[in-house]
Amino acid sequence: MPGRDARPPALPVPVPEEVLVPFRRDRGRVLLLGHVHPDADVLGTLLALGLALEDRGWTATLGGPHPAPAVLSFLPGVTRYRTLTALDGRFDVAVLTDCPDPARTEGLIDLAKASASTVVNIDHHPDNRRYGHVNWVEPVAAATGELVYALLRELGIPITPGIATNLFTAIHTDTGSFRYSNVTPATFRIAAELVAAGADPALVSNALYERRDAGALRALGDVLRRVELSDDGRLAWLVLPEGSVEERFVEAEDLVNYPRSIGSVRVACLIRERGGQVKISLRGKGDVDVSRIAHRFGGGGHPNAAGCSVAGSLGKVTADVLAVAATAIREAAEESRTR
Ligand SMILES: [Mn+2]
Repeated sequence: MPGRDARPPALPVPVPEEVLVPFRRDRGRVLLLGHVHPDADVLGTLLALGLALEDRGWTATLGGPHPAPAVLSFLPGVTRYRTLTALDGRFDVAVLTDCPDPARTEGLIDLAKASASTVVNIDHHPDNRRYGHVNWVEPVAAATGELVYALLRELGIPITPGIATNLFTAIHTDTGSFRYSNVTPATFRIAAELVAAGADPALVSNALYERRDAGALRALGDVLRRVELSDDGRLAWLVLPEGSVEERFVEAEDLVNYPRSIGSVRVACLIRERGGQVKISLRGKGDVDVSRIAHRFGGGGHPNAAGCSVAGSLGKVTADVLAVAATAIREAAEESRTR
């Protein structure tokens, strides 16, 4: 291709043969299944795979239990992503991306397993439950977007600008705009290749971070006043009671990153009451493994980014989570002293 480096970028890891096999055919029916409240790594990878397979003559059905959030309305092909309650007909392959726990499909996994010959599970969460017929779980990848990029390249499918924008956005968001400790040389090589293939970094940043309305900025100001900090400054949290903010606003703002941005903070928590559940998002800065805190409450995630959903009153759950987080911070500090 003119004007492009002939040497392809290094991949995070080789693509296992068993992951390639289901896609090595010219036509087929694929189900691309997302989980609850799909983020950009979920949607970007499902849309990229859907667009790529359609270019190869496949028929793709894309959807999940919840619709795509408005902030991701710029993703190419996103209007194809539907709220699913039932599935039509048989599928040759069903693919779930970035979904560590099949319970997060709200039962759609059972329909997928009943109607698809092969279920492929592609993810980078270390605690993935390996629920597919084929499981490709690679925690070294900063985003599932890196893995789907590797898959498409290995399949020899051309990366169109639409596919590139989806995968670039997946990687951009899961790395906090290439700022987090999960970023590797492969992340930048793949991002460079995606930009060469037509992803526009300015367009993506603009769509993600420069489209607030004035009301949302004022709402952000009100929310930030609620951030609380422990006496030692190492734990910060933000509690949002039911109805205190709009869902659309929470989906558009990475609210947990604000308490995390305080210099002394080792663990940040966003604690939201929603539909009778309390949803917790946890962020760490490397010395405390927050996925272990999430596991204590039946959740999971990565060492620096994890979450869980807990039944109970907002006050009680908040107290419990903060107590476990404070202990984890203390233990991590003791461990580093004795090392
Ligand atoms: Mn991800």
